[in-house]
Amino acid sequence: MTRVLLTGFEPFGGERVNPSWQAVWRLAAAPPDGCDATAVQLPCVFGAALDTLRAAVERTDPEVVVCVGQAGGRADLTVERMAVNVNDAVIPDNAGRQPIDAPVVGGGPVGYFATLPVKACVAAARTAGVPASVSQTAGTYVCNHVFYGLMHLIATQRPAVRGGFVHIPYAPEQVLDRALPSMPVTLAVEGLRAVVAAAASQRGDIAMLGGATH
Ligand code: PCA
Repeated sequence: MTRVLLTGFEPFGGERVNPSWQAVWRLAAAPPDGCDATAVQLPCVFGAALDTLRAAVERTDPEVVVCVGQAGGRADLTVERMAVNVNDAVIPDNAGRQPIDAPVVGGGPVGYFATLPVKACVAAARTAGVPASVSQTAGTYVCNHVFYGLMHLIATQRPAVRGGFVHIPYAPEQVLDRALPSMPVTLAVEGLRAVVAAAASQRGDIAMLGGATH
């Protein structure tokens, strides 16, 4: 059995739900064959989110960690390629904090690549019938903060862990009157299940188009 840690976030920015949490707790109840999954909810708070993640890693000793967040406005499931060492919040977090141009880890490297096989994860989601792509940036808000902190933890203390970050679109219920892209949570769960299965079964990535011109 592969030990998998999944995280999702509490609602933020005035939303009533966060599809990332709705999706990961469903997935933890029905993980891919050969995987044991634990789902943990992270507060949408700089610092506290990472503290909760680190405690969950200590408690569950995972081989694969997939952190998931809501990316309102994106149209598909996106597997993040890299995390950057900056907190630059466009809106306050759920504790009212709004760091501007502060490092996630003082003195840490500029960035980290995910140790998930990013393109294999995208391919697996597509094979499962879920629109998916590579994303070149997880932004500079709490999701990137958690992603960078995860990758720093892996780089410094847990080099065997395959870890990374996946953003999912709004759930339909969040955009009923807003004409924005959305994805049913059930479909996001299918995509995430394929991502986890790929991450659990393969270390090396595949060569596939996934770059961007801008
Ligand atoms: N999305 C935010 C933070 C929490 C979430 O679900 C982000 O993309 O940074």
